[in-house]
Amino acid sequence: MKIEQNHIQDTNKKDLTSHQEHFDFLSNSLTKKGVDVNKIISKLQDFQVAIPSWALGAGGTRFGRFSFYGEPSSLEQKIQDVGVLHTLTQTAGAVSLHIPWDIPQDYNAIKEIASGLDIKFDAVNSNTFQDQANAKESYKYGSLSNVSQAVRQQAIQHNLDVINIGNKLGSKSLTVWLADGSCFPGQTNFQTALQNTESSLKEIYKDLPTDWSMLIEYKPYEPNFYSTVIQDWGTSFMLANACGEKAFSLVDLGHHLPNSNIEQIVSILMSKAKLGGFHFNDSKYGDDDLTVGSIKPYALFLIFNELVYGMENNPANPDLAWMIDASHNVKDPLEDLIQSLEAIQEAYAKALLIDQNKLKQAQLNHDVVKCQEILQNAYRTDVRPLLEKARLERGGALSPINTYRALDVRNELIKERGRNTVATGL
Ligand SMILES: [Mn+2]
Repeated sequence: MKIEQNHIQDTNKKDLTSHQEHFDFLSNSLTKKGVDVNKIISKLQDFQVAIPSWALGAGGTRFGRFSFYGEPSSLEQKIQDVGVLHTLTQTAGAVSLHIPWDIPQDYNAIKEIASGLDIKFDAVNSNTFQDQANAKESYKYGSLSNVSQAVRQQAIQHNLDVINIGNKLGSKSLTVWLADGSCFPGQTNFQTALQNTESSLKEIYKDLPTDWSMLIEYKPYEPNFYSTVIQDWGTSFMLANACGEKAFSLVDLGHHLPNSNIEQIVSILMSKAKLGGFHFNDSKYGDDDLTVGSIKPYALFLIFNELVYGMENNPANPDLAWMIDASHNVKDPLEDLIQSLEAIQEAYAKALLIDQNKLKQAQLNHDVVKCQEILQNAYRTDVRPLLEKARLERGGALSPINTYRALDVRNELIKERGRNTVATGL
């Protein structure tokens, strides 16, 4: 399934006039306020978010999984699905693979499919949270933190294998997320678990290619429910510092306890040049993996405000690896990802509207009301015409969701792949 440009142009036609009216109105009012509209559009066009291979099929919960028909059952098909998203939205120009779920059979063929769709290989993700068939050692009681040297060695070697696979595809970073922890008080020794994790990460880091980075993700609980070895940004930051200058923290929105001030975490990590990766999703209670911006869009905007500030003011912080980390049980995964991409771009565009100089002045004057007005005026601006313009100029769809439905993409995929396919790893 490949979406042809002329089909997108055809479906765009009927909405072009109304888009132009909305865009002109917004563009005029922003220009009057001193906003460089073209600069914002070009920033939106440059902002590319990686799609993780596991978000392309129905994710399920620990209670059940409800398949979505026409799911991609091979790596080739997963990349084709990312191609559908990228063609429509022009903002999903990368894929993030999960090993061992996505080990390529034919590297050249995979690279060719991806480059034909203008898709890059972003961070590769290792998996030591489940046992693989024929594995000698089990991760039931932890992987990089395990008290057994043999288990730790197997987990280290797996991460090195993942780097090797990513290297052949052109990836430049490894994301390590550990499920390691404990379910009951007394089950593990906290200090030993952390020490083992640090030693194991250093072993992996030693063999990291020079132009690679290692992204260390954290999470407070789940699948372990009493303790997690890398539970918070402080632990991740400490481990990244222990490893060296190519190791960074990775913030996943869902990996925080309720009401955590994630924007402040982002800000501190960037000021220390240690924020390397960012995973988008949304949640009401925990790591709910819901559509980006579906529950707390204002929090997302505040986080983007700090990201934008950091990208402008912390040149030592590296370019971030952006990825959607979500998994869906009730929506068409592609439609859900389109909604997430739209929410990300919207929050980014609104954050770009914040007049940082005026905000700084208001802060210096302790004008608390003015500070809030500046943020909320940006937040309340309907920036969707800017997103449309950014897509339109790149050949994308004015409304990706409407075009996806008008072209009947899901039914085309079902015709191609059948109803009973299951995405590998899910
Ligand atoms: Mn994540």
